[in-house]
Amino acid sequence: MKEKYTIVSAETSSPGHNGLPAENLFDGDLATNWANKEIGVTITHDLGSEKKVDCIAISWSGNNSRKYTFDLEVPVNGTDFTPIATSLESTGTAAKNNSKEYYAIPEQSLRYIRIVNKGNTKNTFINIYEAEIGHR
Ligand SMILES: [Ca+2]
Repeated sequence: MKEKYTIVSAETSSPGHNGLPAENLFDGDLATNWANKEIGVTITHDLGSEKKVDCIAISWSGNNSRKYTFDLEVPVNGTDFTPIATSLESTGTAAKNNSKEYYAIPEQSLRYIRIVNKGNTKNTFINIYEAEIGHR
């Protein structure tokens, strides 16, 4: 992506598996991950201020062997989120375990974007090494 925005924080609706911290989602390190096995668990990324976004990139754990399904949501007011993309899928055929994949979304100004877990082809986990939010 041409422009990659700084993620200020990531809030999760449930704690990470085995105490994994949410910071692992945006620490720039492809060796640190965040995981949770609840279907419907959410990760809300905060860009600190509104940015023009049309792309999100995710480095999945096991992306060379399983397909993840997820939704993307954005806030419609202070508390409610609405989907902007539903049942997106990772390829499951990436070159490496932690290969990055890009997902296009309709361009919009946003500060918060939320990933909703719908599990993967092997189990109910969401498991991400790194997320990036930006503009193509
Ligand atoms: Ca990481």
